[in-house]
Amino acid sequence: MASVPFKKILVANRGEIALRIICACKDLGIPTVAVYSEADRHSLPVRFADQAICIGPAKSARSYLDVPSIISAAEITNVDAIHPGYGFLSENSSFAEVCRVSRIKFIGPSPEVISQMGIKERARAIMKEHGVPILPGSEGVLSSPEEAVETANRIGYPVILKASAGGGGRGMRIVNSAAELPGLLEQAQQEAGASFSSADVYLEKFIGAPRHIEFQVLADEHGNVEILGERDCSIQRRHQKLLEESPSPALSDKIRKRVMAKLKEALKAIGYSNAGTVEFLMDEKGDLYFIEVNARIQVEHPVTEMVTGVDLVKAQIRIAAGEKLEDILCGPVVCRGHAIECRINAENPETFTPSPGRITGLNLPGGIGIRVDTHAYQDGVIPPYYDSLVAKLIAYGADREEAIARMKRALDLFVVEGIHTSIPLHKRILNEPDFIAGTFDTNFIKRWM
Ligand code: MV4
Repeated sequence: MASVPFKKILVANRGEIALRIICACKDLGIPTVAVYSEADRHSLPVRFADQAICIGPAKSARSYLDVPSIISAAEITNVDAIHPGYGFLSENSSFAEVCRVSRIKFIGPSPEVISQMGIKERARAIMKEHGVPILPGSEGVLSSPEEAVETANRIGYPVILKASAGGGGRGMRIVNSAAELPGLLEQAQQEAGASFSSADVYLEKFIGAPRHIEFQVLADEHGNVEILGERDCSIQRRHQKLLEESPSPALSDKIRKRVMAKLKEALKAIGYSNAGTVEFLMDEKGDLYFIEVNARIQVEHPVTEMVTGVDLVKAQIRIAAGEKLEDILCGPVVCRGHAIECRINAENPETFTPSPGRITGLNLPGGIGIRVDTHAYQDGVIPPYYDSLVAKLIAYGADREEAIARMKRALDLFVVEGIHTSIPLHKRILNEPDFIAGTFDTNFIKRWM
């Protein structure tokens, strides 16, 4: 395959990930088109892309989520592919379908796979069918309160109700007894119907203090699948991840190997292609249970890039161009050393309320083992309309201890003036005994605040 797989790529996103995609395209020698809202006119993706087109006002619904505007921009600029990044249209199967019909390559899985993985209880059934461990729960969606009570009595309380079209924590209800189940089911179905495309709800055994472990996947369009190790994303608050690392300090080699082997077969059977993440919960015993598939590149992908040396965004582009995984990876995937990512958000570190505004002073850390993915610059503005991510600070070390030491050093040298950021919060997390020992779960922040 030629070294330039596409003639031009449109980046259908903003912020640090838009810049990250532009960088991958530059490394591949592919010209780029940035699309931007009126709020992002002076942003770095606009500056560093080869072309830039304004697609609408600040509000996402009228810009980064506006399919006709983005397709028009793609047609006007004559691109042959679109990279959706994360969030926005990245897991919208209709958008992927519109791209297909418009003969523009969507850099991601097929619309069919995106759609199937978006139905959580379907994904769960498919994984079970291929021997990937899942939690005890309902077989498919719940059709009545009686069926819900019957299932919950069988598996034992507490249980959790989840919206089939949900994900990321929305539309969930924890149920502690049969008495409260019918009422909470009604609530969950109501909320699911109002928030998502479907009111369908399913039920699972509830794990009270899990760790969040996710596997990074790359799959080509010829049926080959590789798993690039896992990330531990347990340090989060209200479903917003704060810090991620790879490898997980809690995952045993035995379970890692077993789950990776089953997962690989399941993803081949699904016909998965491009990059993806498969989320699991780890229980107190250290066992993993599948929860959902994220059919996109994720915010925290750099920690996997640091331990594997694989450029995941570049791999996504080459996969979309039809290249084979063996030509992209050149040899077996080896995970080496340890990487940690701190998400630097524009927010008050005590209250977590957003803190948009102008960056009046900025010093970005560097040096051995440090990577900063950011669209921030001196005098740049963090607008209030989008997520509050300002930068991702990634530290790599030969082992976890070295990665932590380098992260602390980099946080000390990281200066952002004019807005509040989560830098002080990260400094505190890195000094917590449970973090240092690696003995935390998803309740770490809640317990501590
Ligand atoms: C769970 C769970 C406990 N038991 N499922 C939240 C996000 C979504 N991806 C799945 N989530 C959860 N599912 C069962 N059966 C607890 C959570 C959960 C969670 C999971 C990962 C990271 C942070 C979390 C915070 C609260 C709840």
